[in-house]
Amino acid sequence: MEKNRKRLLKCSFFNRNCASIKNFFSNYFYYKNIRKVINKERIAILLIFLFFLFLNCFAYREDYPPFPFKSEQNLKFLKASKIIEDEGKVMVDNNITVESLRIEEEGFIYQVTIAVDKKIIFKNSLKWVYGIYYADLDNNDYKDFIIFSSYGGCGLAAFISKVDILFQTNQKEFSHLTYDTYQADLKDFVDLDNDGKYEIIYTDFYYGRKHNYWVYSIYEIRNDRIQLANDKYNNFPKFIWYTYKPNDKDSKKITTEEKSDYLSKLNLYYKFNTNNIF
Ligand SMILES: [Ca+2]
Ligand SMILES: [Ca+2]
Repeated sequence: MEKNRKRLLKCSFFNRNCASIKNFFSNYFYYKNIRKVINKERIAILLIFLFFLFLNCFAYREDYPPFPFKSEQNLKFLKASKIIEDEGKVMVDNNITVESLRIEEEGFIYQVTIAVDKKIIFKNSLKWVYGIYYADLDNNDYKDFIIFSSYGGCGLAAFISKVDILFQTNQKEFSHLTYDTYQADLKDFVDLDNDGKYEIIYTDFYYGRKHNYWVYSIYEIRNDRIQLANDKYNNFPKFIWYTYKPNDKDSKKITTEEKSDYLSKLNLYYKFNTNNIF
């Protein structure tokens, strides 16, 4: 009896341990498989994320320039240095001061004020200012302010910029012009006809019926105002087909009808707000 009981106990002990070992391996492989699935999902999500990130990378405007690649060295772009790289206060001319304060946002200027005789004539409306320049745009011997700001956002919206130009119309007198565009920088100002006045390259993105395009138009500066002048410059407006690979060709894909429709609304889409400060 005693012998049988011991044998049963021994078997029971063995079975329990066998079952535990079996459960252990079963669980191990079960969780391992789950981890495999989770890892696969993670990898899939990561790949999808990278795919869209990759696509966005190709949306950069420099991959779809208004002029053929490597031809820009022959053009006369506006040359100017940033007045303030980060934060500080400088006097750019007699009693014309620029002050910038960076608060919280790393790498961006938070608040910019421009004052004439201590009277503030400009405050930025967007908090991410990424460039303040002072240069004579219209060749009237008075320097003008150019301020670039970003709206932030995702996808293509992340590239939308706000441009503020303060035209100095007389000594210490300015008028203010503002407009939205994409990835604004100094390369938007180029003297195409060599008259000493800089033309403005206006960048837009057009969602067409079949394809999408980066669109470039030329505006001329006339007496502290700007005027659409595509007719005066060859090949403008330019519609550069957004093909997910670098492209500098004026597209033939867009129909004449689509182009006309876009151009008829151009001045409606883009309201250049000009108002005299004084
Ligand atoms: Ca000027
Ligand atoms: Ca010019």
